[in-house]
Amino acid sequence: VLRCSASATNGVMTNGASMNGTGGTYKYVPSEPEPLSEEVKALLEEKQVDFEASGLKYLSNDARLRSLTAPKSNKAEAIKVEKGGHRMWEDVHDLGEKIRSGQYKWEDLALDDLDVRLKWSGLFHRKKRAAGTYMMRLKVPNGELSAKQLRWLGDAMAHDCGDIACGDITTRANIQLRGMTLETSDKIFAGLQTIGLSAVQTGMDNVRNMTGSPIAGLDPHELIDVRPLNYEINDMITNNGKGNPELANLPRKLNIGLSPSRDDFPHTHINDVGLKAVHDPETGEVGFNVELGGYFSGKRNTMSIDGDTFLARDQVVAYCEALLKVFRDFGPRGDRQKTRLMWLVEAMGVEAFREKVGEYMGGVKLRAAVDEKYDDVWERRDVLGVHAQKQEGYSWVGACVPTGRIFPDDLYAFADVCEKYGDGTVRLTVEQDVLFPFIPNDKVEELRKEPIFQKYKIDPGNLERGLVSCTGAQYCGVAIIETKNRAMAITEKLEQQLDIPKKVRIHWTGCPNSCGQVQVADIGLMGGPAKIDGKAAEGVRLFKGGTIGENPVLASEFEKGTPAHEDYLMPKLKELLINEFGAKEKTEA
Ligand code: SRM
Ligand code: SF4
Repeated sequence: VLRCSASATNGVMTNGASMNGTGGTYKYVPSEPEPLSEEVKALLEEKQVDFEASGLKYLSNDARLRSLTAPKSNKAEAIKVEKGGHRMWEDVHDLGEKIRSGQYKWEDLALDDLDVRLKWSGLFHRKKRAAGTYMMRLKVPNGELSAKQLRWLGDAMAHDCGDIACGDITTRANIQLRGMTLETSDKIFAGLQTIGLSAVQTGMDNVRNMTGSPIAGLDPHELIDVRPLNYEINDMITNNGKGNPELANLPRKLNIGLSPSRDDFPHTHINDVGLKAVHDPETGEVGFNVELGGYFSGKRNTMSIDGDTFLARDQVVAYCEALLKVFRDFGPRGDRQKTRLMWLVEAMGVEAFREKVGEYMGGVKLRAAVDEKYDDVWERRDVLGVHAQKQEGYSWVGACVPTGRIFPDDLYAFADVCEKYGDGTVRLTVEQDVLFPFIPNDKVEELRKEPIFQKYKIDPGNLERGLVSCTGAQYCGVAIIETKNRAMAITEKLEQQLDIPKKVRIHWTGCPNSCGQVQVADIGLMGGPAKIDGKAAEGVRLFKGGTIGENPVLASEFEKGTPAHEDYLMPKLKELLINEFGAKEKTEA
């Protein structure tokens, strides 16, 4: 039985009335866990598992069995069996206090808690690159933040993140803070709640940040403002940011994106669950067609397939909750490379999957997808620069944050600018940029003169405006190459040397996990092995041809083993830009 009520209004939000963080729309009533089957009881006993401490409580008996018998190679299941990641929500509260009072050092913590389970509380140990420090990943539904939240995050970064003291706008329009230690992480974890934000369920086998449209509520072309839905779904998944133990042991991560326009700003095709706004031909109301199973990983990269389901607006939150429970209870837990949602949908078949989710919604007969056809061609819009909003007299202004790397002073400046000129909020994009909504048209010229826009340009060059990069080797332990700094340096040089007639979207990613989404790019660079004079060197695998928006196509790999050193990469990228994107060498004046 589902307990979520879809209560928020479906209206266009007005200036100053936007919601940030967790709106607190969800009423959490714990479900009755399925009584243990004899088979599960026997296995618990044989393996000496403490059921109450484990992450098995809310799983179906079938899922418990799959978890208990997962192969040794799937270490995540063993770790969750021993102790559920959700237990860290309690532990994290007094961790800092115990370390501050000298009761123990961070190194004394059990390794699996330190390196794995803390990810349920948003804390990612940067063991390989900066041992003892953590990256904290938040949830920023629909990428919307208020000035108050920006300042709070700026302070946390400046005062509690040591020498590293920086952060990122991520490829899920989210924020990560870097450099904190466990000594102060409890204060940040608790403090986030006071400003309507949260870091729970942001890593490991949980749902990632809810993405939507960065211009939701402002856009003359959107069918629906998806922010209320994104907030409600986020509240349901995280129990209003406090943590939802029933959805904290999925077979794997899961991404959800809601697209309200033909632009498909959140790239629904690469989300496990993509909801695309369409008109219901029966009622004329706006609802959503469902796409399922898109994902990238080291072993498989696939676009989503048609989920052949149409949802009325008021079914969306309940559908997502039911789908997550179906994934939890029926999803594979064997080979970890085969546990994303696509594997379950393929095994069940689209129709049976739709029926099962309907059953979990309390016996709802879900409708098949509706056909929405357009005669014209729609090009995905670039949201950087100055654009008229649907509210007369106002524009949103988008500024480019190359590769998304941010520092405390940037957050303070964003807060000051959005308060001085706009509605006191900003929007983050999956391209790692920032937008300022509700700028009165007669203030745009004055806003342009603000110092922050010298650093983060409103009218960037044609490469800078399309640049996206994952974290890479500076902080990410699995990276094969350094990405962000290299991407910025090479982009600058290319723009100095070439005239590039149109925007080219170049994505960098440090390893095959593709957090930097090279498969959606015009040109993609993925960290890989290479050799220079017979010696191992940092290298890239090159991709091209990704298209986004309507009828997307994934980029394909066309070359491997190119050394990532500038001397090799610059000529290669110049050749590509000249031959395939109309770039020309700049002539000396
Ligand atoms: Fe990712 C793991 C960073 C978006 C696919 N990702 C990681 C870790 C946690 C690995 C680690 O422990 O170090 C990286 C943390 C590095 C760090 O210090 O920041 C990491 N992923 C990121 C971010 C920060 C990249 C960025 O610079 O923006 C993005 C955070 C998004 C967020 O706010 O939640 C990020 N990761 C993605 C995306 C893009 C997306 O969601 O559209 C993907 C591909 C799409 C997908 O998941 O299907 C992605 N990340 C992965 C994978 C491969 C998943 C798989 O099924 O195998 C891993 C590895 C894993 O989960 O085992 C991974
Ligand atoms: Fe790290 Fe690889 Fe993801 Fe880049 S793509 S952040 S290197 S896991």
